[in-house]
Amino acid sequence: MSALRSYPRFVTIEGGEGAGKTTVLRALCEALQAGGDEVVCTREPGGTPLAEMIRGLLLDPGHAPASAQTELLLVFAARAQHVAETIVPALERGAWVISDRFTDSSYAYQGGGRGLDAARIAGLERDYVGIEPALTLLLDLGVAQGRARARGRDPRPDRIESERDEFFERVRAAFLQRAQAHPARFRVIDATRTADVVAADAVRALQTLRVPA
Ligand code: Z5A
Repeated sequence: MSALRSYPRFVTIEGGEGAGKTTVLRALCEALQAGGDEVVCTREPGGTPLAEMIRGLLLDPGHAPASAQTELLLVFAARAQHVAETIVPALERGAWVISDRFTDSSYAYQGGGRGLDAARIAGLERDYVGIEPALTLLLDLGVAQGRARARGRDPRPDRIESERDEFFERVRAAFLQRAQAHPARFRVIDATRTADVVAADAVRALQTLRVPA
């Protein structure tokens, strides 16, 4: 049995850069708000003032090179604050929390991408996070297509976006492995389709969640 507490109203969106996570986040939040529910729409790294400052350190191209270990500890420091200050209080008062990225991104980027041991990541998750989503939507898209979309939006790459394609291929493979290892929690969504079709699929997946009244 998982040592992590699963909250039925906690949903995460994962995928590589340019997969459309921000676009899907907006669609899910609007669908839930239209139903009159309280929804906290958030992102990682970030979601609190301190965690957003850590995000700045993590992504600033001026801080290259950062060791893989430093990167891992920074994302978990931001997450520990995000969970304590934003996510758990909202879930405990009955709100939905929809997060653009969460711990699966650490398994994909610091585990798959940087090659850090998954057991070490699992230890941090158990000791400093303690929770997991009921549903994770993985937006899956080829690396070249995702990078082209992200460049179209903002041509200046941050520190992680400056990595080579091979790094992002490993990230994609690690996400798909996570989905395979946790089939009850993950839905893999084909993100090569139009934004409207992808968003509609994501909203349908959300509607299949069994949430106590
Ligand atoms: N990171 C990490 O290493 N470890 C961790 O534990 C965590 C994070 C939590 C910041 O994440 C970085 O942090 C990230 C991983 C690392 N680095 N990288 N790479 P982020 O989520 O803020 O950054 P991102 O992955 O680069 O996200 P993004 O570029 O903002 O992509 P997105 O949110 O998935 O896509 P979008 O903004 O919704 O869409 C991008 C563009 O494509 C935009 O112009 C859209 O209009 C367009 N779009 C969206 N959907 C479609 C479809 N379906 N068709 C066509 N065009 C579309």
